Amino acid sequence: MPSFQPLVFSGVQPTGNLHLGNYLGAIRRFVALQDSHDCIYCVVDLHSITAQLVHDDLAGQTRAITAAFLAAGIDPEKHIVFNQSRVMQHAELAWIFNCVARIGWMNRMTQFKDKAGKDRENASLGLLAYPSLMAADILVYRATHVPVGEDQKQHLELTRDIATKFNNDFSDRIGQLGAGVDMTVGDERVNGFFPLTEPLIEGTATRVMSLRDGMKKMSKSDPSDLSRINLTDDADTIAKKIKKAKTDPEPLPSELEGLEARPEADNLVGIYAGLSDRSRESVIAEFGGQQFSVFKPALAELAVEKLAPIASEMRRIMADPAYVDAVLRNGGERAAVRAEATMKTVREIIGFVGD
Ligand code: AQP
Repeated sequence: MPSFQPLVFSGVQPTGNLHLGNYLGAIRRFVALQDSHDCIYCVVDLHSITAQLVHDDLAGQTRAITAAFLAAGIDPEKHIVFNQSRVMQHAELAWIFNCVARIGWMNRMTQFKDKAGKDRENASLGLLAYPSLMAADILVYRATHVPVGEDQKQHLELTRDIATKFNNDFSDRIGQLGAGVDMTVGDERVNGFFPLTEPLIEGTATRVMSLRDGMKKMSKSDPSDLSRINLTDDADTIAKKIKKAKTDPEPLPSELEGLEARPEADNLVGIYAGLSDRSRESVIAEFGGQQFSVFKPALAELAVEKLAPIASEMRRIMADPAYVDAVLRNGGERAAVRAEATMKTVREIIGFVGD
């Protein structure tokens, strides 16, 4: 029975320096999935104007994220790398999804609550509608899998809700046009135009926390640069940030349970596990009983070993902006062909008159 072709899609906003959380939670997974899947990776520049409209150097940031994708090992020829704004079908489908999604769904999104803060009335309409655009990014390719960090789980659930409502509300027209595809949802077989996309939230570092506060996620927009390790930080800066990372006076425990009430220690162990591709258990087995004065230098050495080659490759790629632009242009052209194929059917399903 035909089903959706497996396809991976994910995006990163050009809102600032990429950090270790973006790398371990997302980009490293993007690289790994290339061997087994057809992949589309996008610099989501339309998203970057939702929280802050004017950016000093949006073009430069877009090129830097692209360079990070390439430096980490994404192959733009076998797969697709592009920036969102050049494929206008994303915005077109997002509008349609604004009419599918309910305001109550958007109001429940924790990212909106966090980013809008207390002054919600003053947040942009785009910030509220962000998840519709994210659903459109994914579903305009009818992507089946999305590698993301833990923080995006709720948006992925909303993407499934939007796909389900569209499939149900237009089920007659989808049937008449023969545009539906069978899929398994739980124990049921259902038919629909859009897949119910699966999040891929995997690995030991799906939520890397701030180095200054183990209860807050590491984030590009944290005002303190000491809170994060940027992919472009040099060895001395990485070592300094890890040395200054908040911890407690106790040595590392010998059992994982001992990390439960120690968010900062837990975070550093998770980062070590993520960077070394080991389990937390094995890190604790090696460092249990040791002081941070021993663990932190080991972590700094590991972080430098893993990140320095990416930073130097990023610098090499960024020195040739014409090459980066050519990658984005070529990726955009290939993405647009696929996106337009989806939109042609979406327009027919809805009943818009076109050619
Ligand atoms: N701390 C994190 N740990 C693990 N994964 C993370 N991601 C982000 N922060 C962490 C994942 O990185 C991908 C790209 O994220 P994004 O830049 O598109 O959006 P974001 O989640 O809003 O990232 P930031 O760094 O927190 O940016 P700002 O400060 O601008 O909001 C996503 O897959 C995300 O899950």
